[in-house]
Amino acid sequence: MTTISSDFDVESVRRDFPILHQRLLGDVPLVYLDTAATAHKPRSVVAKVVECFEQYNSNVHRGIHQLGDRMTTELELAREKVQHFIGAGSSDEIVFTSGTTMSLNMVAHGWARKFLKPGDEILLNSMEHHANLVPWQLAAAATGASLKYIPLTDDGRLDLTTLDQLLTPRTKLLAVTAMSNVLGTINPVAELAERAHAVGALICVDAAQSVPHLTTNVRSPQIDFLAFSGHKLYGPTGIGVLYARRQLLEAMDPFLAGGHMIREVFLDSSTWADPPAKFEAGTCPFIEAVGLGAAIDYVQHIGLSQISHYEHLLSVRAHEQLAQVPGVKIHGPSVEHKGAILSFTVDGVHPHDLSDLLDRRGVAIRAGHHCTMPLHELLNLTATARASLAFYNTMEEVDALAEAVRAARQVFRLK
Ligand code: 7TS
Repeated sequence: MTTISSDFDVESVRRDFPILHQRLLGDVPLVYLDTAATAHKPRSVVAKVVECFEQYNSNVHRGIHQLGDRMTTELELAREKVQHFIGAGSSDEIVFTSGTTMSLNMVAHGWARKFLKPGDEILLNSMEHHANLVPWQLAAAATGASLKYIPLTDDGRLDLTTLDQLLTPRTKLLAVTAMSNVLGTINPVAELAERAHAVGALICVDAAQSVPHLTTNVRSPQIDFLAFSGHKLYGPTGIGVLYARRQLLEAMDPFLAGGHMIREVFLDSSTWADPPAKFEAGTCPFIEAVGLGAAIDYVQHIGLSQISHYEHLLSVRAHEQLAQVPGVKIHGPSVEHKGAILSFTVDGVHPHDLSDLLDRRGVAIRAGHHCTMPLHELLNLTATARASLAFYNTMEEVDALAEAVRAARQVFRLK
């Protein structure tokens, strides 16, 4: 077995997450291995949200009283934190949305529907989450553009051998996840961006799974659109981000219309405010945005490279431990090509039964198609069990997962 060494102080980190210290039915400790679905929130994020509600809750960008000014200042500070966290050139390129899904829909509506025409192509692949597939299907249907797919290798990576044939001057957009929420595959975004740009296409990156675990820089490589969710980044629900280059935000149509996103309104027409306001119609989730800013502070305080390193060690251990359980198949690439997400099947045990049995031991995993039906079709499976790890997990919890899977097999009397 690989020697695992890390000076990462996981016990100190865990003290920041009160939810982790509970016992569940049967007096078993919680082993939370479902961070890819949503991450827990450190005390500092909860405290910041409480501070907002208790001390200066007030609607933003109205500029009429002291509470409103304070809340607006906090919101714009959070926007700057996001900007620096992902390496954007300006905070005006940071649009607050409700999450990854809305961010991607914003591009599909505001950019794709405006600029695509029959004959144009959008290049996708079948490991994408539905949030990075279905909006493009609708945009293609509305514009007459067509969808093309980069094939996958047997081990669940993008097969780039056909990329030269697939990427042509007809390609207008390449939409790709930076990290698969099922296979854990880390996709070569830098190479894809460069090759897409070489044919004049734009790249849209679904960073929902990568932003919490890997360093992101939207200017190196140059990314055109990038989407992620606050709740997977240890922040509140209901807040997400769309990053887009300023020229694209200026060229795109707004997604939602109403208050705040306008410059002037007449009875028969309107003009738009500058980005990001143009894309933030109505009252934005300003307290959630401030909570996201606090989450970014927290992650940066620990350090993303520390986080990535420790999570990789957890992932190595999890792969080794699970691989030793008879009948277990882990889907996706080998551990060096992926983030700390393990989707697996156990011969003779349905993933839903497995997750139910694991839950009785306090081990929380997810079972199902994880919003990737085309990927599961390709794997010839209807469902997988998925354990997803974060820096607040311990080696002991990883061992508890493997132990619980062994025990589940025994319930089914599997040899
Ligand atoms: N893209 C990826 C890669 C995701 O993993 C998810 C959510 C989304 C987009 C959508 O994010 P949302 O915040 O807008 O919902 N993925 C999962 C998951 O794997 N289990 O639950 C949610």
